Amino acid sequence: MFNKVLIANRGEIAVRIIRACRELGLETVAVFSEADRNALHVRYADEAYLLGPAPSRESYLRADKILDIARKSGANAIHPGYGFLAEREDFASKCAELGITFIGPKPSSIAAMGDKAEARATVIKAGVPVVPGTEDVGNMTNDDLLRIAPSIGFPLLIKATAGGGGKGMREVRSLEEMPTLLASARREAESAFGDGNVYLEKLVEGARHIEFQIMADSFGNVIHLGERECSIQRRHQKLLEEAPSPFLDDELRQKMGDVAVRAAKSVDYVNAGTIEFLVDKDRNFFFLEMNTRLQVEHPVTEMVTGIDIVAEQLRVARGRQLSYTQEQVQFKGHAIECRVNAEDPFNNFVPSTGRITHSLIPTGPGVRVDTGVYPGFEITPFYDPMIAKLIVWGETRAQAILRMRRALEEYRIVGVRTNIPFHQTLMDSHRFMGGQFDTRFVEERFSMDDAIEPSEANSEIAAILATLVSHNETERSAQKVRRNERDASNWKWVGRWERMHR
Ligand code: MV4
Repeated sequence: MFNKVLIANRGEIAVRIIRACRELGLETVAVFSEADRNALHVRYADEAYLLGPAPSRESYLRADKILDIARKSGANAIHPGYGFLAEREDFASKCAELGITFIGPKPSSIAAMGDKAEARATVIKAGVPVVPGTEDVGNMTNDDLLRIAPSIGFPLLIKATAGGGGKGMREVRSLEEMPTLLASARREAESAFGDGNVYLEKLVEGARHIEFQIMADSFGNVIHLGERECSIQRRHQKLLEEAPSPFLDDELRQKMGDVAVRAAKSVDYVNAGTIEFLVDKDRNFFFLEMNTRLQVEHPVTEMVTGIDIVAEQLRVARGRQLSYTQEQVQFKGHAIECRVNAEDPFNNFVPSTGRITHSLIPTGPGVRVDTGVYPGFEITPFYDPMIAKLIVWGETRAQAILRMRRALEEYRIVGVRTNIPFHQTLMDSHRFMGGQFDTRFVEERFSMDDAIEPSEANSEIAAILATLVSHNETERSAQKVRRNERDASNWKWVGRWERMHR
C-alpha cells in the first residue's frame, strides 16, 4: 500500500490533491516546469522536482521523467489530476509495470473509453442509450460512411474516434457536402490526435450537457454522486457548472444515474469518472462519452454531497471499499462553480498574461476558492488560462446565485484581465436565472454589450484599493467596483422563483 504520492500536474488541481494527501497523512511529491518554480503546488508539497522547460511537452507531458522522479523520490503512487497524462493508457500501464499505483482507472478502461466509437459499441451492449449513429469500430472508409449516412439521417455529426473537445467534429446537412466535410474532419483529427478515424451520429439540436459523477472501488461497487449541469460553455470550454441540474427531476435523475452506473460497469471501472450525456428538449438522454479522470468541476458535487472525491480516490486506490453505498449518498442544497480564467471577456476572450500584483479572494459562508495562484505569481501563456475556481453553496439555486454574485463582487484580481465580468453578467441574465439554456446559450444568446468594461482608471483604483485592504485599512469610500444593478429586487425575484418551483 502506498504512502507517498507524486502529483503529476500543476495549478489548482495539484494543490487540491496535495491537500487531500495531507489530510490523510500521505507524503507528497510535486513536479514543476521552469515557469512554475514559484507555484503554489511546489510550496505545499513535501518535496518538489524540476521537470524541464515551460512547454508542456518538455515538462508535464514527460512521462519518462515523471516516472524517474517517482523512483528517485520513493513515491509509490501517482495522481495524474486532469489533462496532461491523466487519460493516457500507456502511462497508466507503465506505472503498473513499475509497481507504482496509478490513482485512476485500469489501463483497459481508459483505452475502451478513449476510443469514442469503441465506447459507443461497449455501452450499447450494456443497454445504454446512445444517439443513433454508426456502431462499427475500427477504420471505416468514406464509402462505408457515405453509405450508412442516409439511414442515420441529416443533419448529422462527423466525430473523431480519438475525439473530445469538439476537435474533428463537423455538422453535415446533406449527403452532397459530406465528402468535403469528411476530408476536413479527418485532417483536423489527424493533426490533433495523430488519428484520422471518424464515426457518425445524428445531430441532437438544442441539447443540454449533463454529466454524472461516478465512484467505483476494486470490489465491483459502483455508485453515482448525482449530476452536474455543464451547458454553460464557449467553444467547448466549460465556463460554469452547477449541481443539481435545474433541468432534471428526481425520476429522470434516478434513471440517468442507473444508466451512468451501468456504463461505468461495462468497462470494469474503478476510481472516479464521469459519464457525459446529451439531454434533448423532450428529456431524452443519450450517452456521449466517459471521462476517465477527476474533473475540473468535481467541487460542485463535493458541495452538494459532502463527499471528498479526491480522498475517496486515494481510499479506493489503496484497496479499500467505497465509504458510501448509493443509498447513503444524500444531496443537499445547490452548488455553482465559475471558472475564473485569465482572459479578456471584452476582447473575444483572448488570453491575458502577466504578473498578478494584488488579489482579494472572496470568503465567508458557503464560498470555496480553489486556486494555484497568489499575488506575485506570473501567468504565462504556456498552460490553460484557468487560474481559479469560485465555488458557492446555497440552500436553493436562487440563494446560490445571490451568493455567487456577492462573491464575484468581492473578488479582485489585479495584473491580468479575467472573465469575472462575464460571470457577473451571466448571474444577471434572466435566462440563466430561470434555468433556460442549452449548450448554444453563450455563443448565440448571450452578450457582454451591457456589461461595464473596467477602465484603466478603475483598475488603478482597484490596485490601490487592494493594497489598502491588504494593509488593513478599510477605506471603503474609494471603492469604484461594479455592483449589480438588480440588488434591490433580488429578494423579490428569489421569492417569486421559489414559489414558481415549489
Ligand atoms: C453532439 C452534439 C449534438 N449531437 N453529438 C461536443 C464535444 C463532444 N464531446 C461532443 N459534442 C457534442 N456532441 C450529437 N450527436 C453536440 C455537441 C456539442 C456539445 C456537447 C457538450 C457540451 C457542449 C457542446 C457544444 C457544442 C456541441
